[in-house]
Amino acid sequence: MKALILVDLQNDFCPGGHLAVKEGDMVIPIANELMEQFELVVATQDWHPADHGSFAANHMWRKPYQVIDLNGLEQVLWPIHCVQESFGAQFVKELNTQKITKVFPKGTDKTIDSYSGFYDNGKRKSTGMAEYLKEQQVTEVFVLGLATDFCVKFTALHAQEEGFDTNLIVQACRGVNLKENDVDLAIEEMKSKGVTIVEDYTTLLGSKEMVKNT
Ligand code: VGL
Ligand code: ZN
Repeated sequence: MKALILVDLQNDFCPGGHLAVKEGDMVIPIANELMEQFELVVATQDWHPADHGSFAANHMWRKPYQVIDLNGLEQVLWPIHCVQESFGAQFVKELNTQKITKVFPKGTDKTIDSYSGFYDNGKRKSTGMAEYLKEQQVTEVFVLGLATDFCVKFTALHAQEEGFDTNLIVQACRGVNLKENDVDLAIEEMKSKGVTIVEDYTTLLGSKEMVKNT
């Protein structure tokens, strides 16, 4: 069984949001189109309490994009984003959420950030996504969403580590690019660790049998 993993398709990561990713909204139509090809679609949702330790505003004298030590881990500080129940944390309204069978919230513990949909950044706790996918007999996953160089990257790498054959649908991802090359470097890193980069998502369309069967 194959699954589609939608990473953080939330208002705050789209133009106008608090942590807007350039062209973030452009991935939504592709996500909607691809969902029709999959029996199993899961989504991650960045879901922070207002006092989350990744927000620069919660640290004296700190500004967004500075790097600090947060309980022993290197942490990029972010603008306040994806606060639980806020508009910014909601899925983009154009996203067809009906096909999503399960949503995995992450970043709910204020003491640690969680880029991956599988584990927090210290691999201290699981979100339950790996267990869920394995229960559903999933052996291969297709990952898309925001942001390529953070949550998408770590989700894809953990998927691969968990033993799923992992594909990145690169046209349906956009990144932060704190440094100019970060997105390209992230894609290279995923590739070098065994993730298959799908360059043309249309090769996955109209092939229901191929995608549905194991
Ligand atoms: C993300 C930074 C902070 C992401 C989430 O979805 O890539 N990036 N929180
Ligand atoms: Zn976040």
